[in-house]
Amino acid sequence: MSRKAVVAGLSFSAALGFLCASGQPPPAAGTAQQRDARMKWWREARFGMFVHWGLYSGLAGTWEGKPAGARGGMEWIQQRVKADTETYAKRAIPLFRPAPGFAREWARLAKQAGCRYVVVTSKHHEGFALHDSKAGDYDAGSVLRRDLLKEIVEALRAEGLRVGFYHSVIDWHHDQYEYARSQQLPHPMKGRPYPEGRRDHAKYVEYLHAQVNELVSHYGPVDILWWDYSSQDFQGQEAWRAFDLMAKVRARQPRIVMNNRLFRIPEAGFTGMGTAAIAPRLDPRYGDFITPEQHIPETGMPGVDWETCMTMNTTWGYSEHDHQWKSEETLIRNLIDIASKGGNYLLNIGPKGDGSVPPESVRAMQAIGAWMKVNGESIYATGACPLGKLEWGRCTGKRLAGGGTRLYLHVFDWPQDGRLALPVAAGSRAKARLMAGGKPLAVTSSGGRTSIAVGGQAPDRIASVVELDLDNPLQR
Ligand code: H79
Repeated sequence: MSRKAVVAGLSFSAALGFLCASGQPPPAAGTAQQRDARMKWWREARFGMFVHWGLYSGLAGTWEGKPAGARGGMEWIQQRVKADTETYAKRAIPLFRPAPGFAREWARLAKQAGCRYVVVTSKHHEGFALHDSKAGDYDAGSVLRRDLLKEIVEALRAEGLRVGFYHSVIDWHHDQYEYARSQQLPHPMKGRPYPEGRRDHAKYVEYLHAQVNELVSHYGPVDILWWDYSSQDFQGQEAWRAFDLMAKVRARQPRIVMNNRLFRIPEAGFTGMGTAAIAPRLDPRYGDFITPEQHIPETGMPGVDWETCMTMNTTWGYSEHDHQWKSEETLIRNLIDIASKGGNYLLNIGPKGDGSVPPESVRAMQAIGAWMKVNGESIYATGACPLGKLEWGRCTGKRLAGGGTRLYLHVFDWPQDGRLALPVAAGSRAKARLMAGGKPLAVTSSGGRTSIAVGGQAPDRIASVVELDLDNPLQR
């Protein structure tokens, strides 16, 4: 099915109209054409860089001289050690020392890697905002007299990258955030009474809206808002006035795309708690795309826009104790695997407290960039593989102007006999060539199968790409 047909199908079911649990109508997501228009660049981009950076980065996974853990999310360190926000801020702020020009390093790295967009944490669960906020005093402007977000946005734009903000609606700092309203959402003080006696969550929500309004008003065009996150027992309109929030963001930034994490209901693609509890369905009024975390859906999500976000080791925020780095082979093959299933890859870096990027991440990004420089055309603006499972690797596809199909065959395991087998009839006019260098390859086709003479030596030990042009429209 073509993506257009799928999108049209979605908007048809949306047009039937229903009220959500709170009795409030969800906000309009625009027409299918408007969604296609705003999603176009995102669907073609395929590869983005995630950046987790905040006060936790300076702590580096260490609390009172001891590791808070050898693996896992150290952006959660405040929760790990159950610190109240005053104690946490007192320890962490002196260690968060952004060097001048740090953002240019990030932007160059992303560009060099072949990323088309960067999503940066404007605020994580700890509550510290990287911009200069007038809505509160726990932000870079108030504490460091710097607008770190402005520095970041300017550096990214200078490299021609699209810009996204990750914004946590969970907040472990704000004194009106009613953490007792949810059994499922984390909070360092969970189970303890509010120090102030009582809280008024509506005041927190006002603060949340005010900060988001700053984010979409003072930094030029914002391409993505990446919300994080909701639980089944606390979500949507009730928890965050989510519909109003989305509508306000869209009013300021009509072309922005947003994920679905202000919600945790089946209409928004959630089947339960846990980061894997997602279903391949999404009413566009709850968001533009679904975000599997730390995993790649087995068969993709046909008909839904999705993006897998992943760490390079096991933590999002920097930890000096986490050395479990994924290999370059894994990272590059993940990118290919995701593209072959029609998704985007949002690959994380966790800079240190001074903004510098761990050398392991720099090397990995450079390796991906070297591969993308040769093979990027097989990733950008391609669609899911129209063939079934392939024993030697993956494939992506693209429609050709004359009605034919171009397949990009990503060979992970080079055939020992020098013949690449395909479970499809290629037709007599099929043409194949190696992507690196363009060497033409002989194609023979018979009985619904095709064989390409690729030779004995893999051009790339991680993934070699063979282009195959067919004159029929094979693409899914
Ligand atoms: O920002 C990153 C995570 O901090 C955030 N989403 C990504 C993009 C996230 N918050 N909550 N969750 C994800 C779901 C809970 C994940 C957990 Fe864990 C896994 C909680 C405990 C194990 C990883 C390790 C996060 C904290 C420790």
